[in-house]
Amino acid sequence: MVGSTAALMLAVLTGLPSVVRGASYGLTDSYIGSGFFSGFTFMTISDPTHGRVQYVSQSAAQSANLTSTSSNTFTMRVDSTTTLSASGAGRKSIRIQSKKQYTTHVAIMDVRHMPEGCGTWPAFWEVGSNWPFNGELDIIEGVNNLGPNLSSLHTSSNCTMSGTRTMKGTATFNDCNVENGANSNQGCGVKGDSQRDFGPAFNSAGGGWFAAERTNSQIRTWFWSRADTRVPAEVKNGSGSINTSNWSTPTTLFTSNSCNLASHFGPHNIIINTSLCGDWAGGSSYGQAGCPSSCVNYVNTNPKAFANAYWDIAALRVYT
Ligand SMILES: *[C@@H]1O[C@H](CO)[C@@H](O)[C@H](O)[C@H]1NC(C)=O
Ligand SMILES: *[C@@H]1O[C@H](CO)[C@@H](O)[C@H](O)[C@H]1NC(C)=O
Ligand SMILES: *[C@@H]1O[C@H](CO)[C@@H](O)[C@H](O)[C@H]1NC(C)=O
Ligand SMILES: *[C@@H]1O[C@H](CO)[C@@H](O)[C@H](O)[C@H]1NC(C)=O
Ligand SMILES: *[C@@H]1O[C@H](CO)[C@@H](O)[C@H](O)[C@H]1NC(C)=O
Ligand SMILES: *[C@@H]1O[C@H](CO)[C@@H](O)[C@H](O)[C@H]1NC(C)=O
Ligand SMILES: CC(=O)N[C@H]1CO[C@H](CO)[C@@H](O)[C@@H]1O
Repeated sequence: MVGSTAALMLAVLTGLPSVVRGASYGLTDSYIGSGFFSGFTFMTISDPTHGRVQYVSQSAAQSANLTSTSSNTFTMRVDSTTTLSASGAGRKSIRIQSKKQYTTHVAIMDVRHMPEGCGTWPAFWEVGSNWPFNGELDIIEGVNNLGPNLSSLHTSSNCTMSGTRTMKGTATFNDCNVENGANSNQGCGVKGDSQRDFGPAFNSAGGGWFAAERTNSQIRTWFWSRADTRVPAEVKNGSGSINTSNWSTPTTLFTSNSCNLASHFGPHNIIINTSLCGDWAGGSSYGQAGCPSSCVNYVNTNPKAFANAYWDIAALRVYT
């Protein structure tokens, strides 16, 4: 394609309003209480982003009471009793990954509490094999109590976000390509707009609901705080069917205007983990948050500081 035609094509594409349509879905998987033990695997891999954590197995987590369930609760904690040797392994934490994979779907997580505190890096996300070629969608991510309650896409080249996007959040980068480490692997992110969607502010409001919808024409996320009157009844009550076309303006909207979503996002596993320090939480944001000492030293020597670094999840429902 000659340059002028390409430029014209781009102008035409970016001039188009983003198509916003939803769909109706039925409940496929409901992870509640011990359902997280049967539907997820506790991964003992080392943290690829260099966190000061040691992800433990389900049996190790259960004997240390780092995970527990009731009929409507699943908790995932970070060890808050052990002082670590600087030369030894990181603080015990948990990373769970769904046994099932999902392509187009809606995931809704009802969360009462997320990990908070200096050094914490909680994440609720989805990822495919052969990263970044099958893509990654981060639904909840932030560090050191600061937010910015970021949702991001990461994938290979030729995936950018173009056109006006009707969403409540604010875009960071518009290029989702992280194939060659572009933009320090940050991908295309969107910062949330809510004052209650991350860390201590989220927790003191009683948590809330995060939802993500993935189709081949768009990827959207929503957040509703616990007392938000706009939360759809079908989200609140864990309905057997949902219709996203009737939901309010999303926090994030990623379009297919200049990204072939079907070819950039393969089957995804759902992951929930709590990292400590590492590339993001242990970087410049640690000091910017007013956190003491160095991140790794703080994690090693202050076990009690991690008593609130836990997830309390009421339910995760996946609709297709
Ligand atoms: C845990 O979560 C962080 C934040 O998203 C991520 O960067 C890191 O790679 C994750 N670690 C593992 C082992 O999944
Ligand atoms: C285990 O942790 C749960 C909360 O996650 C708590 O309610 C329970 O008392 C703890 N059990 C023990 C034996 O410490
Ligand atoms: C949940 O709310 C939806 C929408 O109002 C309603 O259609 C459905 O019957 C409710 N389901 C339950 C189990 O309450
Ligand atoms: C979903 O909701 C939209 C908007 O209210 C409506 O037009 C559409 O018919 C609904 N779809 C189904 C399958 O109920
Ligand atoms: C769609 O939303 C409108 C406005 O919130 C509401 O009046 C209507 O009942 C909803 N329809 C469905 C099918 O949930
Ligand atoms: C880039 O993606 C567009 C669709 O968004 C497609 O038409 C084009 O062929 C792709 N280019 C390359 C080099 O893959
Ligand atoms: C809870 C929280 O930190 N919310 C922040 C989310 O990000 C926006 C800006 O993008 C802030 O204004 C909120 O305070």
